[in-house]
Amino acid sequence: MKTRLLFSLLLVVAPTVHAAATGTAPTAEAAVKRHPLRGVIVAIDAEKSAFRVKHEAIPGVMGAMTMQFKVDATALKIFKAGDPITALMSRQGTAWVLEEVKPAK
Ligand SMILES: [Cu+2]
Repeated sequence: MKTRLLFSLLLVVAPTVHAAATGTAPTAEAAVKRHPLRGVIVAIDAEKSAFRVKHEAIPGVMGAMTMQFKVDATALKIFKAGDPITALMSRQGTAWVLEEVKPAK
């Protein structure tokens, strides 16, 4: 009689122990804030995969200045110094990054 009671108790408790949290944590990618940027490529540093860009002010982020941005291999191939561009800029780790780099009119 006593064993039977213990077995019944186990059946009730076991499923609740098995419950797990399945909420998805925000990824680093989702946390990155991107800002529209407009500027002119001053120089290209292929070794660092970077453009030096003289950019217009980005409200709430930074004033107009010339600075270095990491870009992808495609952008490195397509653009040259002197090209006016628009892009999305963001801080990723320790680097400033430009994505969706396009020729500006
Ligand atoms: Cu800047």
